[in-house]
Amino acid sequence: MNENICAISTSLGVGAISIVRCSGPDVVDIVNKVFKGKDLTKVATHTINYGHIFFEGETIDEVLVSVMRAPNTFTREDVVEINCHGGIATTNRVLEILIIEGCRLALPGEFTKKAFLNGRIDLTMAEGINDLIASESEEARKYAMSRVDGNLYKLITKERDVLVSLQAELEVNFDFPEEADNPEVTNEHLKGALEDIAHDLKELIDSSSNGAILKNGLDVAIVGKPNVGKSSILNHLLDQNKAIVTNIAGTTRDIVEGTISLDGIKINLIDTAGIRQTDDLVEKIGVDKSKEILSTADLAIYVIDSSEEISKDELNFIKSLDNVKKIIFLNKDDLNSKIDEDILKDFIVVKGNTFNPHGLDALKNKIIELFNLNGIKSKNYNYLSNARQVALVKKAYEAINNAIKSVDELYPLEMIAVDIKKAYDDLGEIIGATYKDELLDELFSKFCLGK
Ligand SMILES: Nc1nc2c(ncn2[C@@H]2O[C@H](COP(=O)(O)OP(=O)(O)OP(=O)(O)O)[C@@H](O)[C@H]2O)c(=O)[nH]1
Ligand SMILES: [Mg+2]
Repeated sequence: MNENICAISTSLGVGAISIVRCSGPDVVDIVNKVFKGKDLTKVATHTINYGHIFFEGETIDEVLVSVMRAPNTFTREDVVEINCHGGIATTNRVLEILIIEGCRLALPGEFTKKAFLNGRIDLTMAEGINDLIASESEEARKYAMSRVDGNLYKLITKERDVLVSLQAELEVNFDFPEEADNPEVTNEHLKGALEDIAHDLKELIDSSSNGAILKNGLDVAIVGKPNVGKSSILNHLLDQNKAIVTNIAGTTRDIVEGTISLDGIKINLIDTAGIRQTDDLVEKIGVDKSKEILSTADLAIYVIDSSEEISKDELNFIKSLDNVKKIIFLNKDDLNSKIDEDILKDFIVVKGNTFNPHGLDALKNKIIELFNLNGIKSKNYNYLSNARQVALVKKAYEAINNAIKSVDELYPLEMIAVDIKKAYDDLGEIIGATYKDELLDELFSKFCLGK
């Protein structure tokens, strides 16, 4: 923990500025040894200092050096950031010199790990920081920032506070049951409090898929028979001629992907090969891929050419897609329709064509409605953000339910207290109140170098 670490914090490539960051008890001294300018050991904390990095008689770069003294820093240790010129050679050379002078190259996420171990942030904030860096949409950014701000931490802590006071009430009663002053823990009171917590935890578990939508967006597969207009739809939604469009059935062989934003949420559109029986080897592989994507997508837009009749086989195929949410898009409504819409009455249907935006706009609105994208954004972004958190809340939920069962069956208070303690510990693991070293290694190894 007391080592001096350094890393390049900006992405390595051609750019105006790169930042080499160091943290540890001696980093000001280390950088000062190779800095020509003011004496960094004497400058005020949180100042930016102009000068040069100088090594073995050679000027390496003209730099600005930020000196931030503990404890008001990201890692709670002394932190020095060297703003050097960008590009690979200069940045690497500055880093190399710091290593020669006594810093160790940081591991991925090690600065954030120090911030956690030194109590500046909890694990949900640390994970939020990583998600913030990886955010690709406005909503993903807001969602990550909410966790960096500590909203999920506060929510988990609130539940733990309730558990700890319940625990205290129980302990007083089973340690000194005879003391008349002790408020008696009634079964109704206990059960009510436990049920409130169970309700909150269940809500967290149930809403966790909303977090995944904000973070990763939705995978939307555009599927259907050949020549119905799938690639045209992709191109119109992307506002870009990305996929080849021809009137030859079987034009798209491989998947074509693109991203749009719907109300700030990332939508990954995946155009696929038209599904049909074929002897063409390449097309057959494409069709298999289409089916594979259907099995993992969040939503299928099943496109039908409305100027043609729907066969029984096709209808059966659509019905067989019951593992995926789907919207049927009746395309080519500029032509005479041959569709008996009655046979589609069990499905969500949107009509349109690729020459006029009305249908595609309606399609976008349907996606927003189907996934409640507006609702997801309104709930203070308090969603669990990864499998680790969900698994722990599920464990806590199970323990609380066991406690409720024990209350119902009039088990001794000691037994109920064990489950309450367990739920308290499970929730504690989410924020890192307790942790195993392997968990930290695993978690922070996913971070970028320099963060
Ligand atoms: N009239 C009309 N024609 C359309 C419409 N949308 C697409 N087309 C035409 O339908 C033909 C097929 O379009 P694509 O977008 O290539 O169809 P696809 O479903 O991707 O076809 P495959 O890649 O072969 O599976 C092209 O000639 C398009 O110009 C539409 O809304 N109305
Ligand atoms: Mg196509």
